[in-house]
Amino acid sequence: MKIKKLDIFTHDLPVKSGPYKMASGFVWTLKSVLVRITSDDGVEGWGETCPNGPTYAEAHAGGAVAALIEMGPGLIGADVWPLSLQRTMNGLLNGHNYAKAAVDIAAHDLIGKKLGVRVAEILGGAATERIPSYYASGIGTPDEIARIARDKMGEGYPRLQIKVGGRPVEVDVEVVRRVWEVIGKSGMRLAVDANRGWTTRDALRMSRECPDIPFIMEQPCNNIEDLRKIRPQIGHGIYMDENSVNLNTVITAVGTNLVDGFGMKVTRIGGLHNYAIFRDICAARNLPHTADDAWGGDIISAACTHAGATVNSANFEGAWLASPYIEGHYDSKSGVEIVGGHIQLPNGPGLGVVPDEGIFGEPLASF
Ligand code: 0XW
Ligand code: MG
Repeated sequence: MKIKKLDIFTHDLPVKSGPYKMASGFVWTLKSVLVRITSDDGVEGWGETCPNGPTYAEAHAGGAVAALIEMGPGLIGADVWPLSLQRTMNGLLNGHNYAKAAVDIAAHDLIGKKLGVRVAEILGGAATERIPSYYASGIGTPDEIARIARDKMGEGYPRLQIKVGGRPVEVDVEVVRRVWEVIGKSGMRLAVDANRGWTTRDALRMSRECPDIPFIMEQPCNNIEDLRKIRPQIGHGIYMDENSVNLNTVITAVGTNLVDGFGMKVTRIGGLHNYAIFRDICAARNLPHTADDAWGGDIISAACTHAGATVNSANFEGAWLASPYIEGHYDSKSGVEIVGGHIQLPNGPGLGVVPDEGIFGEPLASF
């Protein structure tokens, strides 16, 4: 099966009650980049990549569009099967995993629609039909975040991620303490995510001031060297998120015992094919991880849900979706939703979602 046509679209996703606040910056509207591929036998598949603004990761929406346009002509006539497709894309452009991911997701959707199977089956088979999610707060005051913690615990979320960083670490310590007062006895798990925003000194201070609170520390500092420096002195589990930019970095982090787990984005690692490899590397070392993305609508939500469904439940930290922060759906009939802190695996073939006709307007580029 070959790619006959590739269309590239962009679509703005305003943040509901925005902005969304992280140590790396505030975002009001996210630009999502969508691709539609059509095979030589007329089947369509959809993919998406939506970097969380230009400062969260080494990715931005304009970069995704440019990378897709660069690869566009060479993708026409390419084999749609995921490994072949990765080979083709790597022969056309070095790096830019987050852009290649949109094409990879579209290929999985197309193959599923052609064969009448769900993407979770293509990725090896679903371990569950009801995928746990987690809620991620933005940066806020101790009162605000404690209130969010109470609400999300009440809604049934099994895990909470709170954002810290970009301000005096004393405030972050107070937020963590207040949140733990609320959720500590409930069994809800806690991740404290600084999104690269702490110095190594801040991370050590947080760990030393809260030895009694069993949170995991997600991407506390800016780079891998910082993580290596704090690793022997920190009493808390450390997860890597933004720094795990490709499978090579993941293998090094796992093989050198640098981290206890990962916050993993399907697009950052290069799409669903690479996510499945990442999942299996983590399983071999019994390392927990998430199935997230930086942001995005129903296409990304469905991709994360299918990927998350295939993770061994003992190692799974949940699939994060942007849907609670977005108005409406691309697919008005089968949009992906979080209910009671969990997500029902979409049932239709492929990703199980199909954007409403014309919702993204005219393509920005077509090949
Ligand atoms: C909470 N997320 C999954 C969504 C935002 O893009 C940030 C991200 C994270 O964990 O860093
Ligand atoms: Mg994170």
